[in-house]
Amino acid sequence: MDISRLRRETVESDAPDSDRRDILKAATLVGGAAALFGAMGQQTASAQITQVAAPALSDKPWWPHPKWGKDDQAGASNWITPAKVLDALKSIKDGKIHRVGRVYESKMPKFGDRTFNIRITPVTASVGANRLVGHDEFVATEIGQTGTQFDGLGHIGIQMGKDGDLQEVRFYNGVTEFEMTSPYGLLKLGIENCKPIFTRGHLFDIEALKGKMMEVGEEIKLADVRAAMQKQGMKEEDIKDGDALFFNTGFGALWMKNNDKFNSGEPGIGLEVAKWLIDKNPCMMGSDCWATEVVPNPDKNLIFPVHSEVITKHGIYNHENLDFTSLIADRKYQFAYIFSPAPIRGATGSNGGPIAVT
Ligand code: UVW
Repeated sequence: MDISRLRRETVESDAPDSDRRDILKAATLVGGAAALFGAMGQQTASAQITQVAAPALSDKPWWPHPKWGKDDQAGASNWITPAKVLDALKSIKDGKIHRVGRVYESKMPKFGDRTFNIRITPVTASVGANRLVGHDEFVATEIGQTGTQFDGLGHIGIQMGKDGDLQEVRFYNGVTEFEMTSPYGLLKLGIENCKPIFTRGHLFDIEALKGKMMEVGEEIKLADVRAAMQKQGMKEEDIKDGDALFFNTGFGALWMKNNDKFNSGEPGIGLEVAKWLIDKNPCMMGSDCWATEVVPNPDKNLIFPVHSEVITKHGIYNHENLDFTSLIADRKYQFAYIFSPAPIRGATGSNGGPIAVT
């Protein structure tokens, strides 16, 4: 199906039923998902959007948050306490800093129609006796949703009620689209509410387990995670509340080498591992792919269901497009993970330069 047609039809509510079924089917392809997601930003009152965003593991309301309370906007970053930081410090043995974020550049892979453009002001006349000159940059981008991106709690929600009812488009802690919506930044759940992350990180190298790069649509199963832990000499009981859990699929090797394939879908976790991960109470998850979850989902009726379960329902953050090359080269699978999101009021996520310290 022509993607531009899909985008137009997805936001229209008067498409015949047979067309709607076609649209839903096509939307399970990643291109369709991209178009559908773009459409979500353009118009929330869409019957099709409601159907594809239906809850996956449970349809029970997930608010108020049982631990952090009804007014909380920081989600799982609340796990980051002074005690947690001191515990994470114990993971630092040799003091080596590993950059695990990508370089931001205009030609990097991007989801759907997202953009990244940088322009530099040219040097003009100097100022002062010291003849100072300088540059500024202007960057046009979805700042929290391009390149290495840290998905915040205002990024993904679920249409719970009647189509178009903004009181029933629900995000983390039950916050509604009606409460959040503003053209100048989210009024609630903006990334400025996330506490800086300084925690223990655990990396599961599924690529090494399988002996090759994982492919589009290939799901990381719980058995894979457990086998990777065993291979890497890690113990499941060593994962503590508030830790950060990372998955290496090998797919990140396509970054800037084969962007078309990188964008065409991805390997990642599905609902099985998501449920396990949620039970571990992490502050965040992450991967070398652009969603961390398998795309397309093996259940063709679901689009980004792990995003809904992890971010929306549990307030767990998702760091995407990471690069674990340096950690893997050193065989370092447990480390201190440090990332302070750029506190842009009302942003859906953050760019930035995360580090792992071993
Ligand atoms: C979506 O926005 C659905 O994906 P991502 O968080 O991976 O950018």
